[in-house]
Amino acid sequence: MHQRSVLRVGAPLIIAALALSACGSRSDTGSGSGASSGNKIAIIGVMAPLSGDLSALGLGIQHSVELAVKEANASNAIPGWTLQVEPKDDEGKPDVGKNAATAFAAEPNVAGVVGNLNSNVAQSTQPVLATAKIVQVSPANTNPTLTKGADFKTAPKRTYDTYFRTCTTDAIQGPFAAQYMFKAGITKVATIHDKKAYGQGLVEAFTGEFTKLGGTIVDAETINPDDSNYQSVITKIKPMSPQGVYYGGEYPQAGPLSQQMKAAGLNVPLMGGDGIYDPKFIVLGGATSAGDLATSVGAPTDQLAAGKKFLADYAAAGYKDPAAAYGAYSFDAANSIINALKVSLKGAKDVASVRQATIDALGKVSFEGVTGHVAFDQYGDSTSRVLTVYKVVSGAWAPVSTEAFK
Ligand code: ABU
Repeated sequence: MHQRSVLRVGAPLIIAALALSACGSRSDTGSGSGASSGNKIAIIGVMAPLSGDLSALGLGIQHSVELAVKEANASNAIPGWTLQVEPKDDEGKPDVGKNAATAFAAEPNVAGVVGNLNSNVAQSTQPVLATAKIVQVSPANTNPTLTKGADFKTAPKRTYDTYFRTCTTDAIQGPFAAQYMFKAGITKVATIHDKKAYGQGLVEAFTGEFTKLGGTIVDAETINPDDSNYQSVITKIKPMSPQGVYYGGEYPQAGPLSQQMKAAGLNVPLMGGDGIYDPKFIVLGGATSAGDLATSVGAPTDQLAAGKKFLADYAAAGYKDPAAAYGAYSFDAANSIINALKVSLKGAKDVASVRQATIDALGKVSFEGVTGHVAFDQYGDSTSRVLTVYKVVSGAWAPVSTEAFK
């Protein structure tokens, strides 16, 4: 079920929720608080996995957008307008995501959308929102082709002028991990990915840098995202005696993979990208996940002054799900749309007629967010290239090093 959170100017809490059909049909906007305040309504949509394996990340995205909108309404950020949040569950599936995007495209009051989490889902939502001229800002998609196209290495070309992201990309994240492993003396690595856009692209980026440094990929394997038993892959990898395993995919598979590796006597660190950076990886991986590694986008939120305030405000708002890996990036994504709307909605009669102006304004935003400076380059990518390596220590992810990747 999808719900729209209505966050009224000055109201401290979400005051209404409007049930929509499970198939993402057009919402009834009649119960919006703007009607009673005399304000016009602009909707910020959220598309993320709000149910299923990845909901820990998706719900953090949703609530972080709700917090940004609540604060914007409370400060009357866009005079004459009340912002509302409309979350839609994409279930981490491209076809469900496409339906959600189609539903947003049919709503005249939708001013922008934060999402998706999954790069392969964004591949299916980008063209739908682009056709409707609705801006989309992902806090989490890291596959480089989403902004620069399939030839992103040799002939980058902007894909959709409506698509932006606040996180950095795997063209940076993969090499960052390769450099960390190689410098740590791990020079023989086996790779595994889940055949999805994110996992495959991340492993390719890792492999390119790792071999350039002089490292050896002793074996390259794949799994199916629906698998839960990885014995056949582990049996192939173990005789190759890797010093580490680099995994492209997300924590619901990576946690059990780590656990099964160690149980089979393959006692080497598993390293992955931002897709495994969640406490659930450690729960699924068990005690033997100690020493496993992940990279994630940006600096640790709780080590930044603005990040600390974001986390305190998030806690005070009382959301039952943690902000998780992409909370701060989602808050900044929502605020990038809000900053664009401050420009495009000024004097506007409605949302739909200023969508091109919103696209233009979003490309020019420049502000201090909770993750650092927020701005986009000519492809819609974040200008930030900061990443952090985390290690599982005493049952939790502990930051090891944070760097701005050159
Ligand atoms: N960036 C990690 C998980 C989401 C994705 O890009 O598919």
